[in-house]
Amino acid sequence: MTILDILRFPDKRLRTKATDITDVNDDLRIFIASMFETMYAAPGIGLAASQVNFHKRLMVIDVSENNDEPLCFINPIITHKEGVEVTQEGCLSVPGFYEDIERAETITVKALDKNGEPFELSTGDLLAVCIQHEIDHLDGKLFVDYLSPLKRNRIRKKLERIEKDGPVQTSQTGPTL
Ligand code: QAP
Ligand code: CO
Repeated sequence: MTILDILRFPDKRLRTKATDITDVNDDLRIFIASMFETMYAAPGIGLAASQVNFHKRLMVIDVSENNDEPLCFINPIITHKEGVEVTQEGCLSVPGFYEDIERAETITVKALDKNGEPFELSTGDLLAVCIQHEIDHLDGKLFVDYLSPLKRNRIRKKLERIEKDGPVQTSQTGPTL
């Protein structure tokens, strides 16, 4: 199988609006398996196809402790939202940053599974947050878009620096204390 490259904020490709999947076939199922492999390896609890530069409406989630409850959503639609809840969110495309984000507390989502069969799921807690976060990706939206421009720009500049200089900056210029 294949570990896919994950795009990082502020990569413009993350802003692409994904289009509906019209055919759920074996090629797609191979890609879905690679998305799960990429998410589990990261490790993460959710990955949208947009994050691996595939701009179709597909996302994978597993919020279980033991990585044994894989969920695949194709062409997901939220049909009901209720309540408001704040959760600390992160994102594989915004590594190292975590912020409190307001979302609906419980949702109902309709989607196709990996066999192209329609299903409906009503849920709350982390799964509901994760579904909303991943659907945002399919619409070209990131959790940092909910932050103030000041916070978002700070995160952007830090990630741009890491992209340019590499992830570690351990050299000391002054005296070691
Ligand atoms: C979305 O995010 C999510 O910064 C999934 O260094 C997250 O799997 C929804 C990750 C939290 C709701 C709550 C992030 C891994 C994983 C990082 C993820 C990192 C390594 C994020
Ligand atoms: Co994300």
